[in-house]
Amino acid sequence: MLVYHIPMDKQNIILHMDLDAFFASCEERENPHFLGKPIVVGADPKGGKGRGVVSTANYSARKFGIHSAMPISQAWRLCPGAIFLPVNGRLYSRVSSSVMNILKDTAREYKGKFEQVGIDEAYLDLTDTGASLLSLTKNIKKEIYEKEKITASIGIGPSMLVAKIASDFQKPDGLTIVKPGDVQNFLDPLSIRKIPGIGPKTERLLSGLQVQTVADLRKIPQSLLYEEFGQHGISLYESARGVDHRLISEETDTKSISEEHTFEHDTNSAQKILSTLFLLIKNVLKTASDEDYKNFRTITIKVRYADFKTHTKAQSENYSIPDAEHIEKIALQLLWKFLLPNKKIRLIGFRINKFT
Ligand code: TTP
Ligand code: MG
Repeated sequence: MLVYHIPMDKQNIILHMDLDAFFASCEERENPHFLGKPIVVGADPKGGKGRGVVSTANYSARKFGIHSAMPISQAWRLCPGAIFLPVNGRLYSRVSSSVMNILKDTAREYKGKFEQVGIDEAYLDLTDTGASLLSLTKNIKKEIYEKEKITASIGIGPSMLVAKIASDFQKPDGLTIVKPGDVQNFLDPLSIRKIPGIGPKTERLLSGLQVQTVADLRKIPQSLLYEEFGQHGISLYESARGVDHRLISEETDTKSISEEHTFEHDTNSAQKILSTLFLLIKNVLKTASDEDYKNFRTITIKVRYADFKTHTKAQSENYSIPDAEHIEKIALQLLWKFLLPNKKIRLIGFRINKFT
């Protein structure tokens, strides 16, 4: 465990938690005999002919080069001996809710703020809590493990950006605390890809400016970054210094449940697409109802065509689960525009979010 310094100066104190290999960890704890074996959660590999993608892989499988969003056929080629499992959304939602409750309770106990930002990710603002950071963090990790038998990585820093990078720094089961005066030493040696928001495209453009690490990025004048990247350049300039103006928003009811399906063969058969959509709706509403969420505000449809162009369309109003028929009707209206006789569909998805 690397601890840069504690306690921290009086500045913002932000904690970021991200569960390790989340879907795969849930599967491991459900099936202890999988322990130590490579696990890949995602689409059916169908002996190397499957067409979907990897949702996640545990750390043993990652040693073979397998990672999220990789075609499942490629994962199969890299490690045919891995255990391939389908996505069990209901299990992961249950575990996620339980972990988030531990964090919410911590926020309540210390009068901090809590914000969930993904199924396995959340921030706490501990600025005015006076909490002892090391023991609070150790307690959170311990409680998550005792209750759910999975590990979490936690980072603490003076901004959401630094906390997020810190939680990733020593995965899995990591704990990294970065005090304000150490932000620059912490960030400088890191690859710019560690900064959320810098993807392959920005990386390529920055490498044209001889920028590989955060230290390199820090040497580029703000005016040049603005010239090259516009407003995004300003945020690159700030990120290289650990500056992030976002604050924790305490909206705890933002949550989404979704499911998607990749067709065996690209299709424009309306019958096939609609029956799949209805099945996705049924599964999502069942998960929501299992978790006791009865009302939500937004329905989103996602369509990926054979050429991988992906579109989403959403509609917001007040929906409630007993109105499944109404929900199907809206989903159908949203989907309709995507059903084109000359364009085959590869994947469809259905999502609901923002519970009230
Ligand atoms: P992540 O936190 O990005 O990944 P992870 O928890 O599997 O691994 P890490 O230890 O690096 O945090 O995502 C959380 C879950 O979201 C992940 O377990 C599966 C799902 N997911 C997908 O389904 N597709 C994706 O492309 C990604 C990135 C994640
Ligand atoms: Mg994770």
